[in-house]
Formats: sequence, structure tokens, C-alpha cells
Amino acid sequence: MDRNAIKPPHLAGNPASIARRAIVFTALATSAFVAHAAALTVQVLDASGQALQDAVVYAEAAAGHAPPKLQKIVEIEQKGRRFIPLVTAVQAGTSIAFPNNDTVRHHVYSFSPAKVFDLKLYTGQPENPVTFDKPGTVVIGCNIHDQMVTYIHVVPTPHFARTDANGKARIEGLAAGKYQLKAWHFGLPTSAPISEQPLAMTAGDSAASFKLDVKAR
Ligand SMILES: [Cu+2]
Repeated sequence: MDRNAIKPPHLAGNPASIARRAIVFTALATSAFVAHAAALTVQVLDASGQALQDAVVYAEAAAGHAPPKLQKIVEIEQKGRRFIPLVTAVQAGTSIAFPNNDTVRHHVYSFSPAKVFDLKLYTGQPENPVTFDKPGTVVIGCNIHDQMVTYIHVVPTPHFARTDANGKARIEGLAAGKYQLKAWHFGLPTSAPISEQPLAMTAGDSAASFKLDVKAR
């Protein structure tokens, strides 16, 4: 008698063919995920209805699964006694390098609860990048040059973007499903609740908008 005949159907077959079926299934699941990833365009306006640049928009998946981590190191430089760029969004866990490309020394620091740190007077590349592992806003200054400021908004998701001069941001690669879409701008009071709205992504591209209580600059 064939020994496979007495096994339940899903156990029949040799281990190699079972493994092959698993690989085919995984490949199908992966391609289905890619096919359903769409882009979201977000328009952000200020209190007077004007396009708001340098707002950060981000989508948090409703299902509480751990999002994949982005591994790249981000850079905020000091040049012409300014931080460039003015606003940076990163996923929690990201490391940021702060190269000083001026000939004068800068002393980079933050007292923000989301990240307190201090890079004492230096030029060139500091020894180590700084890791931002807690979501929130980090306001960074220079101890020597009071006018220098830069803002980092740390978000708990890989799905984020910053608005351009037209107040528009585009988040790519959103799988179909439910999200909470949020928007932040450094012009909002630090005590203001975050602006948010539910977002349901389907297979196609989508659009959303925010009006933030920020005065025209
Ligand atoms: Cu400085």
C-alpha cells in the first residue's frame, strides 16, 4: 500500500515538493502586496488657506504590527551659520549626522523631551551620529549662534513625507488598509493636539488634505 494514501492530503508528498509550494505561495503573497501599494497625495494649507511648506504628514497603520525600519543615516548640515534643511522627518530609530561645513565652530544641542543631546564645539563631522528613537518633535539650536534652528519630527512609521512650496506631500508605497493620517508643522504650538484623520487606502492612488492653525509667515 502507498504510505501517502493514509496521510491527510496536506501532508502527502515529499518535503521538497512541500517546500516548493511554500515558495510559490510566498512569491504570490509578495506580488499581491506590491500590486496594492499606492500613493497618497496630501495638500496642507495654513489658517488663511495658503499652501503650507515644511509640514510633515505621516500615515500610521491601524493594525498594530511593527513597521519595517528604514536603515539609512540622514544628514542635517550646518552651512552659512544655518541648519539645512529647516525641517526633517524621520522614522523612530533613525540616526542623524550633523556635519559642520562652516569654518566657525558650532555647538549643537536640544532640550526637547523627545531627545536631549549635546554636541560640543566642533567643525567637520562629529564622532557619532545621534539616534532618535522616541516619536515627537526635537527642536535643535546652536549654543553660539542663537538664530540657528532646525526641527526634527520623529514618527513611529516608515510612511511619511514633507510638504513642498505648494504645500503638497506624496507618500509612496501604502498597502491597502486602514491608517491614521497625521500632520504636523513647527508653527503649531507645542501643546496643540496633533491634527489627524482616518485614511482608508485601496488599490488606487488617493488624496487627502489638512488645514493647520498656522499663521502665514
Ligand atoms: Cu553655531
